[in-house]
Amino acid sequence: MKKSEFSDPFEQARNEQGIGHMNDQDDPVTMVLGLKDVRKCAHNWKTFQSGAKPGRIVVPSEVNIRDTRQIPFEVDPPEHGDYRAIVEPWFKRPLEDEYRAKLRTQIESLVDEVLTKDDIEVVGEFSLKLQSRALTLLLNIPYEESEVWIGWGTHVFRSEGVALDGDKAAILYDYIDEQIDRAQANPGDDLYSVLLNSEINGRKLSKEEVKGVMILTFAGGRDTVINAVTNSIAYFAEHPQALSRLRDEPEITNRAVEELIRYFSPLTHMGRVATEDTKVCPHGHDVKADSRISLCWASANRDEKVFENPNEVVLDRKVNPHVAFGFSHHNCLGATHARQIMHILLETLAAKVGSIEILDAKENIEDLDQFKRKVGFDSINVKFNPR
Ligand code: HEM
Ligand code: EMZ
Repeated sequence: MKKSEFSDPFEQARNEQGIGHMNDQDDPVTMVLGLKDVRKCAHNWKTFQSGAKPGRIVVPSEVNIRDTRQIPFEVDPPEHGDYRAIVEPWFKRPLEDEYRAKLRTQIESLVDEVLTKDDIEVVGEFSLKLQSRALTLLLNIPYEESEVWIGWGTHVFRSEGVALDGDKAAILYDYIDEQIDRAQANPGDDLYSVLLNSEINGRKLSKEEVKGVMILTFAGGRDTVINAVTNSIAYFAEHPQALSRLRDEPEITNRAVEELIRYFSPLTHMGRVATEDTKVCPHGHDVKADSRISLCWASANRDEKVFENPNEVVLDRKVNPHVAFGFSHHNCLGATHARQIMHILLETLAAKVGSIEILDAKENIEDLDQFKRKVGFDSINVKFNPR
């Protein structure tokens, strides 16, 4: 398979202007492209807000398909910190031995299964299954529930050919409402029950707030993980020596995980809304009050001022200050879970898989007006060969 033509579409604009432009549903976005500027804007929550209208910081904007505020993602400091304190310990559970052992069992059995097949479509038959099954551990609910989520496909708000699908979103909202009612009637030790029992400023979280956390957990952790896993499988298919290197030098696995996440940057960008007339970048581009910017993690992660050979996967890259999981207070809550998935996946592939042949692939190209970017695959058929 030839190297994607859409690997770093931001290079020229990043170096010449530091910004790009995108017109999303008549609500234009100034895309901030350099790593230093992305960090600066991500940190500056007073000027660049997350909590404007629910759905507006997502690009494409979800204001037409969503009223529920996602928590803590669409809340700004200081309230953001109060919500974050509630959920943070729960999202660190993937560091526990028991959690990791269960995740390893899931991943090993999936890899064993695909090794017996002549042809596997990785997105639907591998990555989506892996993501949904692993999510049962994060939510602490029975494994069987993953079958329901696998049935939803790779994105909860998008379907084939439709960037924003309100009918599809409704399936998720109804499902979460039902689950919240179930947990309220019959509390257990799952995430819904824990949230319903949590307090903020001396009062219990409302059902709407619990729903906001759960929508984010389902939406934010879905196509991101699927793209990280699928892109990594494609990478190992094309670089079999990388698998043998991981086998010989297991001590580089953590670095390899960070590098693959940097290189593939599964979440391209995320928006903010300006609270005042301001400027972004050293060139001082004007941004008007109430207009949107986006923090382009994918471009920042290829910034040649920061990363040597930014367009190469350097499996043991030593200095790797990437922002694929965001930066500052909104940094990814699911990163611990995602990193464990990737770590165990790499170990399992290195141990069990000799080579991966790509039979057929269709890239998933995001259309960002000025830029077209490969974010993953719509489909990719492969044959896994055992060692
Ligand atoms: C936030 C990327 C997996 C839940 C973020 C942000 C990024 C990101 C860039 C920052 C957004 C911003 O500043 O506006 C990724 C990537 C993932 C991944 C690349 C996989 C490789 C997950 C998973 C979950 C998750 C598995 C949960 C199931 C969240 C949440 C936030 C977040 C809740 C918001 C945190 C806050 O606002 O304080 N993610 N994510 N993510 N992510 Fe992830
Ligand atoms: C939002 C977002 C979260 C958004 C951290 O990113 O992920 C997107 O896939 C969803 O569409 O609603 O949850």
